[in-house]
Amino acid sequence: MIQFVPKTVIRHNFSQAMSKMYQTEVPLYKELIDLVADINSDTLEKDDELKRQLTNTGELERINLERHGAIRLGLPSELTTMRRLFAVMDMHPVGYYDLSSAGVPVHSTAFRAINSAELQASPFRVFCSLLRLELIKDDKLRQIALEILQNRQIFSDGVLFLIEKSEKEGGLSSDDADLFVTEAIKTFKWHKTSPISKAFYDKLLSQHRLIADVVGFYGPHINHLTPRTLDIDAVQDEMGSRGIAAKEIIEGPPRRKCPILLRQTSFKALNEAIIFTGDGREEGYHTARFGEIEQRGIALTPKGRSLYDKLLNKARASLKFAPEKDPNAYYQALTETFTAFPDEYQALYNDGLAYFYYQLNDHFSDKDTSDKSVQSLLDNDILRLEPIVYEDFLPVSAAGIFQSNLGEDTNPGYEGKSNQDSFEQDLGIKVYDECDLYQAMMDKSLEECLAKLG
Ligand code: OOG
Ligand code: NI
Repeated sequence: MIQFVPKTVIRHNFSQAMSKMYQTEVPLYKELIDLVADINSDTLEKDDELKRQLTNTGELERINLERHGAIRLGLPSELTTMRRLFAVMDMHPVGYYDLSSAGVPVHSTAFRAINSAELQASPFRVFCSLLRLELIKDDKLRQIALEILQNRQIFSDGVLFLIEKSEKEGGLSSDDADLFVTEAIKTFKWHKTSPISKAFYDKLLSQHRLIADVVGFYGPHINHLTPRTLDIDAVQDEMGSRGIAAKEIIEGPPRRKCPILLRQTSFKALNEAIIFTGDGREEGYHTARFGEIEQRGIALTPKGRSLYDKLLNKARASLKFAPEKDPNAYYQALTETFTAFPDEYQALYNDGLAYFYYQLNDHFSDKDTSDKSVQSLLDNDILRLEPIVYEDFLPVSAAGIFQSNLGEDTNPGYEGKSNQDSFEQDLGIKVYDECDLYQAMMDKSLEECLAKLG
């Protein structure tokens, strides 16, 4: 019988290969990684409580691994195959994000591992967007764009063969797994040449920079990778001191004692030389690739999430200017508004705002455990709570990341309806609901504790 390589191992190797490729392609990204690693070790040295928490949840070991990357696809058939490619590594589509209302003509999901053990072993995720061609108003342009996309093949024969083999046989042998990583990575590499003419590129650009980024290239180059930082404010400041052009504001919630959801920032996309080959050889430029960092906090329940959305909107609405115009005033408005969001883990738990793991304290066997109600086990210090980290994305933040890396040409928003059904049809399956997954993690942790208590 063939011995299959665990899918988690393939995912880990894939993320390492992707990181290596991107650091070579974008040397500034390597600088960012080094900066983040420095700040993470400083932060851990200063904060024992954080270190204890990360040890208990098993995250300490994976702290300096990249947490996500992002790609943009052009056709439904590309999305279907991409879903199958990620399934080889046990990465499944979680969540549906509609970015069209924020002026970005895509809808998206995130491919990631879906249970605690798998996330622990390799947390790598890919935010994957599909261009919504139907939002291009110009009929002729849309038709030509479609034909160009239909003429490209973003997957190598080798990877297509191995995807099928893994599906048929249930896994890949060690040699096949190595080959799979090599072949899969090819899809995400950068191309210095574009198959279209510069004039057509400019036409696409005038519709939306993102349309040019997808239709103008041979494949869905990885457009950023994102390590996890333990102190995003420190990295943002330090980028400034080191002369790295940072995005103006940190997206997401304000700095808090108990971090929630996700805060993100990035360095601005580079302007890179391209040779357009659609009409002879023409020199030009394209702006797409950047480096991002993220700081993650606890996952929120639907109740917590709706409070977050409400407060974020309130803070933004209270400003008479775009947040980017005066970051400090924006942070101050955020901080004030978010005083309405409890900032103690116990309160987040009591109010049902966030998801937690239940864990047994070390000394539990010395205690009276006859009353097995959760409340009494918590009160008696037999059970403790540890935050479940948010593993997903935020549409308002994602739109901010997109915009800041697509140049200044802001778009007021598309009227096209949000269309999860059509996205899922293109994907070939339904996306997982992230809240169901967090709830399952929480429930399972309790079951395991109760089983140990007998
Ligand atoms: C994806 C932007 C979204 C995030 O971290 O929110 C994203 C893109 O620019 O393609 O990666
Ligand atoms: Ni990102």
